Amino acid sequence: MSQTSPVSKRPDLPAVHPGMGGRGVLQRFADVLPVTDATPDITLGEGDTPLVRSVRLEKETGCQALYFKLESCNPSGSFKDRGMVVAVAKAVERGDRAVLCASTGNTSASAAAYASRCGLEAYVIVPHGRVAEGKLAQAVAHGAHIIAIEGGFDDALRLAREVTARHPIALVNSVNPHRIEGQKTAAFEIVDALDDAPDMLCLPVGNAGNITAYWRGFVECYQRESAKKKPLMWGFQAAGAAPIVSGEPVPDPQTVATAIRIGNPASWQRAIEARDESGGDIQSVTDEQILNAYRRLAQEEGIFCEPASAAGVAGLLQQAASVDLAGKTVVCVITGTGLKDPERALAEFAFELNPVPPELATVEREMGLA
Ligand code: AN7
Repeated sequence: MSQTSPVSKRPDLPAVHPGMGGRGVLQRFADVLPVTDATPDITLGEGDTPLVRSVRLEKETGCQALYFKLESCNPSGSFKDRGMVVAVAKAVERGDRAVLCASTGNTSASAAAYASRCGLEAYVIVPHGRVAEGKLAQAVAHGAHIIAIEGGFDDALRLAREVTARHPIALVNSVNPHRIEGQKTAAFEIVDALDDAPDMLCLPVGNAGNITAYWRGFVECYQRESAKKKPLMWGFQAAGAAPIVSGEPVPDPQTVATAIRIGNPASWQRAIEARDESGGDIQSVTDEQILNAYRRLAQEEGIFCEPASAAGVAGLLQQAASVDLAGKTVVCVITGTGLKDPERALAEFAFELNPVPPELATVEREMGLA
């Protein structure tokens, strides 16, 4: 990452510091976040994630340069940490004793991690049977109180709003403005690394907080003149959970990408604004396209992400079939790690273990060497 900062090119504007070994989002971006003297300086080393160039898919899409922003490298394994560190710090600053979120998994893992670090209680409401095991394991390990409901994410978020309206508990879903503020810092890092905004940003859309946050981040870079342009925002929903594409809520969303199994996104309107103001698009991709991208990222790029993250790449491949990307720089956001859902990978790659005797000849035969 270059040592120039995304907003420091005009001396009259506050400096944002480039990445430096685990200082975290609150320290590095204090000047552009709602940080006060009373905000506790907490971090788990979130942010400053790698921007890695594609080795195979780039050529296929015909773009000039394709990069993956590896948000899977955040401490709890997803982009949620950037916003969660701000939301939890502000909860501590206000004197809250507990945080609550509804979650398809990653938000709960992140909330549980930061809450445990700050000595807050964490409550998470999850759709029963629809959360990858690794994400639940994280919430359990961090000591969160887990309420599994017989319903979907949209029910969980409605309940979380109702509970926090009645009790002094901080709601840390992306309806909390501090979450969006923290997550916009990923856009700053991309501008810093590329020395400008990309032409297109591709990402999965679930509750639509992240597309809202990236758009805000890129707009701020443009206003501060650290970027000469703003990217087209290309968001992708799973075909069975694509309310923004169809224009109406989906009562019973279905998709293999459980993280984005959301039928009535909270930031729906802001996602539409990001799409329209940027001249971008929000489209749907089928589970088959998602799993194809999931497989190709793992086997051709060395990137093990979760299916929801692959939706952004599936979307780019879909767009490349009809849009000329020559000369364009594209960034796909890899929102979460595949390690949280090993069962999905083992099922997807039809993996089966057949134990053999511990003998050289047998191992060579198994390897196709004899
Ligand atoms: C890996 O954890 O909604 O459009 O409750 O985990 O900002 O919601 C997760 C969402 C993309 C969609 N990729 O982001 C939750 C949750 C991954 C995710 C999304 C999620 P938004």
